[in-house]
Amino acid sequence: MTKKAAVINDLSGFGKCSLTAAIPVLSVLGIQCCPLPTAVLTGQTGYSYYHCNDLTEMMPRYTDAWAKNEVSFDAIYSGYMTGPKQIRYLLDFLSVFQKEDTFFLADPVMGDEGRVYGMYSLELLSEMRTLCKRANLITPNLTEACLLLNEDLTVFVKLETLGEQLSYAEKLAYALRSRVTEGADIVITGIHGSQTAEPLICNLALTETGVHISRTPYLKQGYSGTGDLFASILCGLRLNGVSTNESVDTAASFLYRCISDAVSENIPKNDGVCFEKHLGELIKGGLYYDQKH
Ligand code: PXL
Repeated sequence: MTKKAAVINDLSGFGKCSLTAAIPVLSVLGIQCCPLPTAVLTGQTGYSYYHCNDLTEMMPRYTDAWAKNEVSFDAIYSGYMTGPKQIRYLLDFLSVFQKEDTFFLADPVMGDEGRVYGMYSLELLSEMRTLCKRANLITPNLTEACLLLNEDLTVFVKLETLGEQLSYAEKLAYALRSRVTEGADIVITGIHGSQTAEPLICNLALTETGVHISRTPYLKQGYSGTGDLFASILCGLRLNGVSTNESVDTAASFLYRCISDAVSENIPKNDGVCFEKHLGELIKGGLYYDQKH
């Protein structure tokens, strides 16, 4: 039977992020994506002009209707939340739909490259920590990892080499695993030294087998939605029985191809990467679709 994932994230008309990343990725991996939109935006918040229609008060109605219809989910995957109240509603949602064998991926979206997003507040951070305690996998970038651990955001951006940032990320991953989660898998995304001679971008996974690092060429461009594509691939592949480490490698190499195209096509960073024509590469001849793992 087709597996189902409830995806709690926003719907942005432009930016190829959040639900517009999650729906195609999960679908190509053979998983039904059931969207619970946290907000509808004309475009992601990096654009100079956007309007946002907040759907906070719709959230308990989703929980209510889906519970009454007795639906269930193989996975729950959360991303961009407009404020702390949304996370409290999400915790209510989890108390109904998160069962023993439900895979819960929390992407603690709060900022990037040492800066916080506009919706960030200390109250949101505190609720995000509560959410991470319920997760099987969390996918913070370095900024979000630091926020979750109360680390100074100005420290990692000054670490010049990739090696220094990787050692720092490893330390953060162990701290996240024991202090912020209840032993969840941790994947710290988008690690690159600030002045590195080695143009590589890494993702560091900490699982029960230890530390695993993916390394792909760094094209020195950050694009909207790459973290969401990454987490969506992890969610889909993990549901299809692929290990966290292998999922990280697949996601990293997929993103490298999408980012390369965006760079050669001179796509503005707010518009996101060219992922559409690469989607088919995620299913490698039906291997994941057939859920053979
Ligand atoms: O990709 C993270 C994200 C998701 N949703 C919205 C955003 C952002 C990042 O800026 O603005 C609306």
